[in-house]
Amino acid sequence: QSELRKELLDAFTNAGDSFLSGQYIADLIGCSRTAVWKHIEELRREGFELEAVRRKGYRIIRTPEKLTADEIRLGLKTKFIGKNIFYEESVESTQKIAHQLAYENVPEGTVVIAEEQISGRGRMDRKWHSPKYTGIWMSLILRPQIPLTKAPQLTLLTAVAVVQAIEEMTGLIPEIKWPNDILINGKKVTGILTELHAEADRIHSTIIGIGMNVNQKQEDFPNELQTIATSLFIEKGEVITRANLIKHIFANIEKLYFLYLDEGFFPIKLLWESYAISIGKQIRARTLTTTIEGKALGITDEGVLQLEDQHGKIHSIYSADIEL
Ligand code: BT5
Repeated sequence: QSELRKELLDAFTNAGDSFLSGQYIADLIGCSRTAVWKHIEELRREGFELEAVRRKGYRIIRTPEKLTADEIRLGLKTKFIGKNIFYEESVESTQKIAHQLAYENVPEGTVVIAEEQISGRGRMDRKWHSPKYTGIWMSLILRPQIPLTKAPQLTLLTAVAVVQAIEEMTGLIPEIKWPNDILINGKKVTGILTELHAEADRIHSTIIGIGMNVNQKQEDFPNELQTIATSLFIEKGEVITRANLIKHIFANIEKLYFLYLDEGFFPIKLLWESYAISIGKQIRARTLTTTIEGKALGITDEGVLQLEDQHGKIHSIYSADIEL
């Protein structure tokens, strides 16, 4: 059943503004004209707006407001990212579900997306505020054949993909704060959380969590986030269609991921540096055990931050919170 729906939606996508005749659809998915009509009615019930014109057929004029896996699939041009979507109304955390799926060996590129997370999380078990219908809360499973030490590169790659997607959709130009914050006007609009399953020193799966504030209004944020968080709506003043944004993110991650597999981290690093705010500046890095102040020199080919303290000693920072 869902295969048929997918075929139908793909056909509408490929048709663009043109109409698809009932007979054409019937032949395509191998069913009767009556069954076609039933499928169309079902799409209507789910919020698709379809135009039907005698002797011409059908075309989709609007997709539903709620984020659905179908809406994301409609027009998605990637080869593998987002081809397999688990969409949930409400979950504890999409990371948790993705971890489970990764164990079950789902195909690479599988994504878990939820409208709401009850206990969304950041790094070190910090909370991630994920209210219903207003943001993008999703986890992507990738299986690159790279050693464990290179895993942080995927966080940086994802950050570049997200920044570019925001730029393409809104014209806003976000900045990246090492390693995983995306900021607009100094406030956090997106956080990325990369976790992994590994055997020996090889990666089995990486689970890349992306949390993006899209349509929240200022008053939607809890007190503790008021001064540090923002959304695309707040910055742009327009409601952004989440499904389109997700498609841009998928397409960009896939493009950069292929580039990464072909040419390594270097081209990604250059892109990342062009969006990074902390490089060349005096910063404070709080790691689990200490705080180091110094000048951020850049990142290594591994994605490790290099910090030069006042004595000229260079520290390699693998994981930390950065204060500017
Ligand atoms: C992150 O952690 O920035 C990673 C966030 C990853 C969230 C995604 S959503 C989909 C997937 N499923 C999950 O359960 N998680 C991932 P970190 O750098 O540790 O930042 C956490 C801090 O950001 C918190 O302590 C708050 O100060 C702040 N914060 C929490 N919610 C926020 C929000 N919606 N917008 C901006 N900042 C927020």
